[in-house]
Amino acid sequence: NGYDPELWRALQREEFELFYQPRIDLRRGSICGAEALIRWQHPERGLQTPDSFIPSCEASGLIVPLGYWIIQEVGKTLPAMKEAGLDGRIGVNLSFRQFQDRHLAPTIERLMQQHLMDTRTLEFELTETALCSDEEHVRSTIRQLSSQGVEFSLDDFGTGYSSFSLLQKLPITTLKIDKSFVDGIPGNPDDEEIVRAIINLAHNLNKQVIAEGVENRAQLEFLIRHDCDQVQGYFFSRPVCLEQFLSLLNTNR
Ligand code: G
Ligand code: G
Ligand code: MN
Ligand code: NA
Repeated sequence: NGYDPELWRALQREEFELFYQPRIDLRRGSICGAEALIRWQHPERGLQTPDSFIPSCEASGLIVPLGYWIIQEVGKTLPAMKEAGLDGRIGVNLSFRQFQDRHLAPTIERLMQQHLMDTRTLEFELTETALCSDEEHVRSTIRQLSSQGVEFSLDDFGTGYSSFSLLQKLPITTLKIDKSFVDGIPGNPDDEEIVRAIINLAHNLNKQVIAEGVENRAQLEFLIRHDCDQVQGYFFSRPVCLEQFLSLLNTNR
């Protein structure tokens, strides 16, 4: 099948694991969801981060079956998260390569039905690259899923090539400000201006905005002052395993 044999075996043996990084709602001051981030629990080499295997999965196409495994895994764990008090969505990254599978929308719909997933608990994070390829097919897939209640966010916003017209044409509900801009606030006048501009753009288009990679209190205060909706970053929590995420949810109530 052309897949890297080691990664294919890892998928068969269920060596992948999802970690969750909480998202914090700045008005309520509490957890309002999370981003699912994959890890590979390698039997000898230990925990591997996605940078070491996602590019290969994208190149070989293994990201397609792996992507379905990820959605299924979120579906299986949603009841426990709700039990622990989850109020919000779980963001799942979708790479451009996954849209090349013509069955993406119906397969996601089938998985959601199988696991009785409330579509209002799922959000897909897209990058600007995903949206620039094969536009019409990508757009119709997004619209189909969106009509089922799934939401879409635009990840790494500001670093890619997306045009403002995409924001208008697609049912994107949330913009995620890339960490590279958040790194410079407060202090770097250009980054401060870019962050403010993205927050205003999002709000003027009736979208939510999340700042990524928030690592300290000064960044947080700048974001609160400029009316950002949500934050994600090491200042609150690193991506953690399911068990830890559930206990964060429990202490959050
Ligand atoms: O988890 P990290 O902390 O290292 O993630 C690095 C990158 O790997 C993220 O920017 C994201 O684009 C990608 N990534 C992480 N998890 C997933 C996943 O479940 N699916 C896809 N397609 N990409 C992911
Ligand atoms: O999907 P995306 O490209 O946005 O992936 C987010 C990446 O950023 C993951 O690799 C995640 O582990 C990482 N990350 C999340 N919060 C922080 C942070 O506060 N600091 C740093 N350095 N990385 C972060
Ligand atoms: Mn992401
Ligand atoms: Na990002």
